[in-house]
Amino acid sequence: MSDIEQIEAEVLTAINGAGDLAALDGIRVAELGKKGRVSGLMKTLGGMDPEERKEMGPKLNALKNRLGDAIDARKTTLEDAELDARLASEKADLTLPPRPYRTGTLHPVMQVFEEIEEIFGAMGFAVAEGPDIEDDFHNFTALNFPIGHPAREDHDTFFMTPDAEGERKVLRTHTSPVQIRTMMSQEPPIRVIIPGRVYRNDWDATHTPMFHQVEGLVIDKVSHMGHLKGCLTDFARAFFEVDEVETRFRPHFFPFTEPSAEMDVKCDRSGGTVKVGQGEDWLEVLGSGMVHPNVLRNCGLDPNEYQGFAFGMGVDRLAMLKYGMPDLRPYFESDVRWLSHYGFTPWLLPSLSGGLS
Ligand code: 2U9
Repeated sequence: MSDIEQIEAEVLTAINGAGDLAALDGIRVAELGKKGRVSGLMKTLGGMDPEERKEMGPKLNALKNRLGDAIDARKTTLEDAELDARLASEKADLTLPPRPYRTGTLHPVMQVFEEIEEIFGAMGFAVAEGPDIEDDFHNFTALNFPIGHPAREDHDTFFMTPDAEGERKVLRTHTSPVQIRTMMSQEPPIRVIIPGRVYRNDWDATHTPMFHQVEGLVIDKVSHMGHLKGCLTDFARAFFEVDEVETRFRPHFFPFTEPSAEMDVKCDRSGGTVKVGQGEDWLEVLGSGMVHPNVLRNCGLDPNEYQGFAFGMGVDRLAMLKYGMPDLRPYFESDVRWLSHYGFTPWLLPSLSGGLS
């Protein structure tokens, strides 16, 4: 057997017997490294006569390549075996609870939804829900938007492609259709709040095409503007977690309420932040009003017998105000750094007795 054949046989045996990647690398260094046996043979080429070098040069190169290929093949085999062993030994039981127990956070919008539900829940309001895709009747007509009202043809409304009957559904522009559905399906007295997503075609630092509202509705035979003011002032005090808050009601216009009013709370804006319950400034918080007689009639209720009040608030904006977030766009970016800074622990449910936030 020639030197080349003998070295090849020995090295191949060693390669195939290497039990792990470290042993294989040792063989590579010892045989193919600078001081290795194959390199030693290569060095002898310089002392050979031209004829012999012409014959031995290609043979030694071929030997080097074959041994290199054998090392690569063994490396792949050993790596695969190592991975198989790790996969077999490292098991993750996905049914176990996560450790540590506080990994995710509750989005500030969800926190504010829960706070609002807690406050109105304690006043005896139930939560109602309805579809995001609405028809023209529930989103506009029943709410006393006249035909031709700008909101109906508004660029801000997302209209669906008309169906086979030519009906054009909309992504609800407010949660008010749920109050219509509630009045048409339940006997008064009614006391509900409706938390939900709403859609308008708008996009800047304070507007997003999908945002969140909570609206409320009280229908009975006696509730009047005084109840509206008391109920919403109590809400403001509880929501902003202050002992006293001064409110004012400015006349406004909505097609679905008459009279209508926007509610402001007294606040202090000095120092770059908004502090509710102090100072001499005013901050707009929500809209409200007595339900319009036409709306009651559209839902089959006699306005001479029934009356009540309604209100609506933008949850994203309330969350910005309460928790000092300057821009609305990160709400929807799912950046875990933002979420861990502004998010809330999901285990501590807001409660009026234990604290909202
Ligand atoms: C029915 C009758 C009355 C709901 C109301 C408002 C006033 C209001 C806005 C606040 C900020 C929407 O998110 S926002 O842009 N809403 O000001 N909403 S009264 O009134 C209703 C609703 C349904 C049947």
